Amino acid sequence: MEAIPGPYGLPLVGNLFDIRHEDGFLKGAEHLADIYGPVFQLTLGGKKAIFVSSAELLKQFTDEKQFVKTPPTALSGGKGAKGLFAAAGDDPDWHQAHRILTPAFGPLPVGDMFEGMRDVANQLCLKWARMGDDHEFLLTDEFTRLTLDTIALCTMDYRFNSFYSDKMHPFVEAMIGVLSYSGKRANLPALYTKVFGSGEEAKFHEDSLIMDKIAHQIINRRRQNPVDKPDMLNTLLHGKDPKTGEIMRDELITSNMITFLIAGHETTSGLLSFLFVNLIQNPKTYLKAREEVDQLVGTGTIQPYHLKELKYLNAALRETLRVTPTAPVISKKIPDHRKDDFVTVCDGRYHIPHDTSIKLLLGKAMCDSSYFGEDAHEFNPERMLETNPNFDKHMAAWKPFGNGSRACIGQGFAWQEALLVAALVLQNFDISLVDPSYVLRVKQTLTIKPRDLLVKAKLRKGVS
Ligand code: MNH
Repeated sequence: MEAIPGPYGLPLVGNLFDIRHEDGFLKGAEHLADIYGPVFQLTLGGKKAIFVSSAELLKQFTDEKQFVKTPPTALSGGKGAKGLFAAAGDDPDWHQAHRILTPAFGPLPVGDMFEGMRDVANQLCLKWARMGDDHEFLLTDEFTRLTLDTIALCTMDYRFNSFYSDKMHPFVEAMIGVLSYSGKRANLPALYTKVFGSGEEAKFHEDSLIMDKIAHQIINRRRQNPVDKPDMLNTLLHGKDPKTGEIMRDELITSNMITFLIAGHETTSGLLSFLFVNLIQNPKTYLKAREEVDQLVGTGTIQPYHLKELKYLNAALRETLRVTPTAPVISKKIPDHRKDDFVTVCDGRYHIPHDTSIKLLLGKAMCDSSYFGEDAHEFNPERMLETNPNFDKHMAAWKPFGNGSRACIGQGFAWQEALLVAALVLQNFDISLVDPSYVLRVKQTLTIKPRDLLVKAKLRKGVS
């Protein structure tokens, strides 16, 4: 057995300065992986963490029989109650919410949300059309307006109306504050936060209160104006746990509500933004995706049944999440009932003890050239077509939505929304970069998005 490689840390701050990077901690960690290899360790926030970044190790650590999720500190919402995303696997609150909410995200309920999704997507298209061909705008902001409004309309029948405002909705500002700071704080020793962090801590609590307030507004509005339909908000408020017959307590309702508002829009906005950067910077793929939409839908109205048939667009979305997964890190550990156990990796060279957080660097692992081939870093949707002979192999190491019982509950929702919006935009506009020499850089809160992505949207001729 060998010591796991990694940079020497400093007292108190550990490896904080090693992982720092102007584009955020993720890029810092990926850079260290380039230096130290597919398994390395750091001390962060007073604790050891192991970072893993090969495709084979990604497959190993996403085997639910061997490893469980280490919940992140972010997204906990409410005071004590933890929403689905942040709860530990042995937390009864997770099991209750999981049982109550999973059916609300199945294919039938999500199918019923199609018209709500179209409503918001049409708002985006109308705005772009009216702004005209020369209008320059940040694509990421527009997709954030879209995804936030969509999750709120489709699951809570609530309109944020973000397209009617120049500024982002206060929820988004508050959320960015909370996510960025909790990401940063997770890497700092507690003492450091206590001594130096009082200003930031105060802002963090202020931002958390803003999100709580918006969640309460939506809940109270529904309680005062009850409607008799099985939407997600009603499931949250009145849904009975099939096992115990109980409903969720208020505190847990709020936490899950905030969880959906955040998790339900950040990542999908990033996915759509990265998709268009990838398509624009690989013009052949842009043409193929557009031709597919033209052939299948033409100038007609996109229907739900079209979405599955857009094979190339489906592949382009999968490929986008492979090269730029918008939730870029997930954490695992050996489950508590195997306290004295350890795991051996890299042909027995390293031992990882129980209770060490194992951070999977998804983007690096899914671009592992020993698994995906020499062109692993390139955006090539063909490799993600179901007809590709290596499709199953590629999908076996494709984990942008996590895995097992802790996998993303909103995958079907996100996929339907992303397909619909991408198809509508391709059908109606030519998207181009304002700066043709734009080099992709990411901006990290907890999720990642393209930075400074300034574009123009030109209405296509002959299309109304
Ligand atoms: Mn989502 C969990 C990625 C869209 C709600 N999501 C996860 C995880 C990943 C993820 C990865 C697992 C995290 C972990 O293991 O720690 N999610 C995405 C991506 C998109 C996405 C890449 C879009 C693209 N997620 C959505 C949408 C919603 C949503 C849309 C809500 C409508 N996600 C969740 C929730 C969880 C989750 C809730 C936590 C599930 C659980 O642990 O029970």
